[in-house]
Amino acid sequence: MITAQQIEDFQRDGAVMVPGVLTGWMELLRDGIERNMAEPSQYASENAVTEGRFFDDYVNWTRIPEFERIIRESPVAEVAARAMRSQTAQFFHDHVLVKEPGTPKPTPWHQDGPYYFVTGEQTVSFWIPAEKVEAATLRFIAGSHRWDKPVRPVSWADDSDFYESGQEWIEVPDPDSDPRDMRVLEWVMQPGDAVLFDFRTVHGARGNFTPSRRRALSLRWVGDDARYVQRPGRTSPPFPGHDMREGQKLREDWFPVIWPAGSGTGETA
Ligand SMILES: O=C(O)CCC(=O)C(=O)O
Repeated sequence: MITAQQIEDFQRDGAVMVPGVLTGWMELLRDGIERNMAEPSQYASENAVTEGRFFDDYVNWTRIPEFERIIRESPVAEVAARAMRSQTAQFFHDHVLVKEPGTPKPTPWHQDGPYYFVTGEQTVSFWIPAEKVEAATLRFIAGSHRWDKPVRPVSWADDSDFYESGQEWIEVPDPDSDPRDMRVLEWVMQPGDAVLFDFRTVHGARGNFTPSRRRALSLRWVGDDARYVQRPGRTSPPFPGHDMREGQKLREDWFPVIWPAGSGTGETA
């Protein structure tokens, strides 16, 4: 499912492409995305685009049975644990991102970590495109998961600061106009392939200038060392009423441990 070399690459670069890891699950994934778009949640966004469509929505797996089946029954949980070199894989959330044909809006370069209330060395997202992607694929700055400061989180709609105050940030990099020491990783991907990346790895995507849809599901996981961290404002996703405190493990009744199967303690905050 994932080779020792792929795990090594993920640990070193903060991102790796794993071909065919979800072959056999794509019809379910497409049905889930379509259900999500037809029944969006309160968090759904159109990202203020004026041309084309860039839809995203998250934290829907408990009401989208297709997503719940992929999370619980496909190989993703085990692969997540192996990639993170963690004994466990605890599910954080699902995120649907759809760029319709003719959407020039790029996804800004960003790290996911600063938007989340999670800290730790063992984290991984699977970005799973529903159709073949070439230029509109997800792109990563190799090794950025080891940068010594986080990148300033910004709003995708207007690039304004995501938090009103905060810590010391690195300014949002642009490896296309200023490559300096940055190596960009990107892969042409077929349905069934996934890219795995650390929550701290800087990533972004071009607009979708092709005649094909670019639908993707991201599934986000944490490992043994992940802990709740207080951020200087509302996080994304916010998970209102979570009731967790600094340093706690994520509550398992909201964020189930899926791997190893049957290993959850049912621990709550
Ligand atoms: O699909 C995209 O354009 C962005 C995806 C992303 O940022 C993520 O999955 O964390």
